[in-house]
Amino acid sequence: MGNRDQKDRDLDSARTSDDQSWLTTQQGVRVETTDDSLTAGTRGPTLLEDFHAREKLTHFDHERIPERVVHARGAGAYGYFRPYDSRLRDYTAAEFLTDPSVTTPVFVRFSTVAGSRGSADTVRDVRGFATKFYTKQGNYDLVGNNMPVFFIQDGIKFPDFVHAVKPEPASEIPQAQSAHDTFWDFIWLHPESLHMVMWLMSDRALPRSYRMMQGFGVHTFRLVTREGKGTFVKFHWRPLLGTHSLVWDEVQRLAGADPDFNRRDLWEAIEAGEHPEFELGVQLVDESRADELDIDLLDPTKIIPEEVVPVEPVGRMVLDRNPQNFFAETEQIAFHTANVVPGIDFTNDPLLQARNFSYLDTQLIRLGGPNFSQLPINRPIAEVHTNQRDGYGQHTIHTHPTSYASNSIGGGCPMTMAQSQPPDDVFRHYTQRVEGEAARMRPESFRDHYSQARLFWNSMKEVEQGHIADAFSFELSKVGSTTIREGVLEHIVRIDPGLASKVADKLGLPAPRPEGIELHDRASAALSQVPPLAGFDNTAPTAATRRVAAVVCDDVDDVGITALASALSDAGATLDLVGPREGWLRGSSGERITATHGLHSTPSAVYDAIVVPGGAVAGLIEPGGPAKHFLLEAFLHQKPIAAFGEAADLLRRLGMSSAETSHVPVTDEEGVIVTNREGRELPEDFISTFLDAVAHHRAWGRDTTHTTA
Ligand code: HDE
Repeated sequence: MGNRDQKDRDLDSARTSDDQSWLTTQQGVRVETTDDSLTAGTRGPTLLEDFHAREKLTHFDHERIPERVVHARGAGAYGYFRPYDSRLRDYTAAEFLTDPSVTTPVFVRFSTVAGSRGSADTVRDVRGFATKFYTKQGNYDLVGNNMPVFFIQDGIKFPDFVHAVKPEPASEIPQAQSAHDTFWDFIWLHPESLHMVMWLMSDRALPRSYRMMQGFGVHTFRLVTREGKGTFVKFHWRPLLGTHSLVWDEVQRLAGADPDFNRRDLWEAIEAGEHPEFELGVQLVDESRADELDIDLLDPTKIIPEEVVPVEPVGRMVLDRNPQNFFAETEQIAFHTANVVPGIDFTNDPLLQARNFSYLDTQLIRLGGPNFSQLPINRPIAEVHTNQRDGYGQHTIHTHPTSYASNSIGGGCPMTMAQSQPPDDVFRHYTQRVEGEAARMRPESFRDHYSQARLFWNSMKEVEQGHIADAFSFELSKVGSTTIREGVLEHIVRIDPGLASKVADKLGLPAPRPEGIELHDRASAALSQVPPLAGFDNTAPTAATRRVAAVVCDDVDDVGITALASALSDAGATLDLVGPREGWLRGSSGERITATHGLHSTPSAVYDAIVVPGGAVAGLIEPGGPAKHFLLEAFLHQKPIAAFGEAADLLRRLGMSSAETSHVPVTDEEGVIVTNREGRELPEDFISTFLDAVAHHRAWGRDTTHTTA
C-alpha cells in the first residue's frame, strides 16, 4: 500500500457521514425528537431527566477550544510531496527527500498571524506556511512563513513581540493590524525587527492567494547523513503560479466584500481541480564554509542572498484535496518544529530553540492533554510504539504487558534501535561540540540591524518602494505617540533617507537628518516581485487559474464575450459575467447570456482582470452608471483591462487609454488593451495581448495619478 493510501485509509476510518442514519444520543440510543424539551405539562418546567437535552447542551457548551495564540486564522489542504531525484542523498538520510519513488502525503495549513480566528484574510500581515509530511520515518513538520526572516532573534522575546502586535489590551483594537502604538513602540525599541518590518510593509504582506506566495523555513536547519555528516540548509517553497500580491486599496475592499478571500480562493481552486503546486528548494552551506558568509547563519533576521548561495530545486508538492471538516482537520492539526525525522536536525538558532519548546507546550493546552498526536489529522503513517500511557483522550487500548524500559516481561519491547542492527532509521542527534560559559549574550554580528533592511529596500522596484512608503505612512499615522513616530523615523533614515523623508512628510514631521550614516548599494534581484524576476522564484508568467470579469447588460456584444471566454478557458482562466442584476440577459446577437454576479454585490477587487465589451455597456459606465466604480477601481488597482467595439472609445474618454489607433490592439506597460473592432472580428493579437497581460498579473507601468474618470 502506498504512503498516501495508508494515510487516506487512516483518515477514512475516522470519518462519519451521518447519511441515511437515525439521530441518537452519544450512547447510540435513538432519539424521539430533538425539537422539544421534556417538560412537566405543556407549560411547565423542563425535567432533569431529559438526558438528551442535557447531553446536547452540555456538548454544545464545550465545543470551543482555545484558538492558536498566533496564526489563529488559517486554511488547510491535503496533498503530496515527491523529490525530483536522489541528489540530496549525499546530504541527508531523510528518505522522503531523497527517494523519487516515494510519495509522501502532506497537510498544509496557511494562516495569518495577528488576527483572531474570525478575522479577515486580506490584512497586512505575515502568512504562515506550515507543512506536515507524513513520512515513513515519522512526521516531519516544516513550520514556515511567507517571509524569510523574523522579527526577533531570540525566542525569549516572542511573548513581548506578540503582546505588542496583538490589539491594545484595554480596547482590543485594532483587530488583525499592526497599525497601532504598542506594535510600533516595540519596533522602535527593537531594531532587530527592522528587516522583517520592511517585508511586512511590502506587498509580500498582501498575498493575492495562498497559492501564489513563497514559503520559507526561516531558520538555518541541518541536513545530516547516515554517517552523521551535517550541512546547513535553508528551505524555500516556490509557487508554480508565481508569487503575486494584492495592492493596499484592494485589500480594504476585499476585507469587506469577501473576508474569506484567501481561504475561498484555496478551497475553490482545489474543488475546480486547479491543484496548487509548490517547488521545494534548498540553499546548502557546507559547515566548514559558514564563516565565509557575511552573516551569522544562526541569526533569523538575516537571509543568504540567492546571488551568494543559489536555491536548488529538489522536489514538488501538490495540494489536491480539501479537508472535509474544518475543525477536525485544519483546526486540530498540531505542528511542532521539533517533529523532525532522521536526516534533518536543528541548529543553535536561539529562535528555533525556543520554538522547539513552545509548540508542544501550546498543543497541550489547545488540544486538552498529551494525546493529541492520536487525533486522525496528527497520526503518523509510521508505526507508533511508546511506553506513554493514559491521560485525557487516550484512544489506544494498549495490550502489551509492560509500559517501561528496559523490561524482560514484555520481551524487551518496544526495543530501541540502539539494541538492533543495522540502526538505519533511528533518529540520532547531530554530534556537535558545545562549550562556553552560561551567559545571556548574543553574538556581535546579531547587532547589525540595518544592512539587510537596506538590501531589501535596494532590491525593490520603484513601484514596490512606493508601496512600502505608503504602508509606513499609513501605519505610523495610526500611532498616537509622537515619540514613537519619531523613534521609528530615526531607524528608517538608516535604511533609506529618501524613504524616511517621504514618510516624515506624510506625518507632518521634520525628516530626520541622515548624518554619519553609511549606506551600501547592494541588492538582490530575487527579492522583487515585479518583472523581470530573478532567482528561484522566477516563474514563467501564466494566466492559469486567474479570474476575469466581463461587465454585461442587455444588448452587450455577446459574440466577443464568447470568443474571450473560450480563449481564457484555453489558458486555464475563467470569465465571469457581472451585470446590473444576476440572471438572463439578451446579447446583441439575440442570444441569451447569464450574469452570474451582480454589480451590487461583487466589486472588481475580487477579479484579476476586466473585460469591457462593446454594445450597450457604455450606459452602465457613464455618466455615473453602476459599473463606473467597478471599472475605476480595477484601473486604479492596475488590473489588465480589455475593451472592444464601442468600449474602446469609452476607455479613451475616461482617460484610461491613450491609444489613438482605430483597429489595432494597443498595449504597453499600461495594460489597457483596446480595439475598435466588434466582437465577431476580434483580432488574434488583441486576445493574445490581453492573455499576456493577465499572465503578468498587474500593469505595473500604469500611471494611475491622472485619470479623469
Ligand atoms: Fe510560531 N507559533 N512561534 N513561528 N508559528 C505557533 O503554535 C512560536 C515563529 C508559525 O498552522 C504556535 O500551534 C514561538 C517563526 C506558523 O498551526 C505557538 C516563536 C515562524 C504557525 C508558536 C515562533 C513561525 C505558528 C501557536 C519564537 C516562521 C502556525 C499555535 C521563538 C518560521 C502553525 C501553535 C499552524 C504557530 C510559537 C516564531 C511560524 C504559540 C515561541 C520564526 C506557520 O506555539
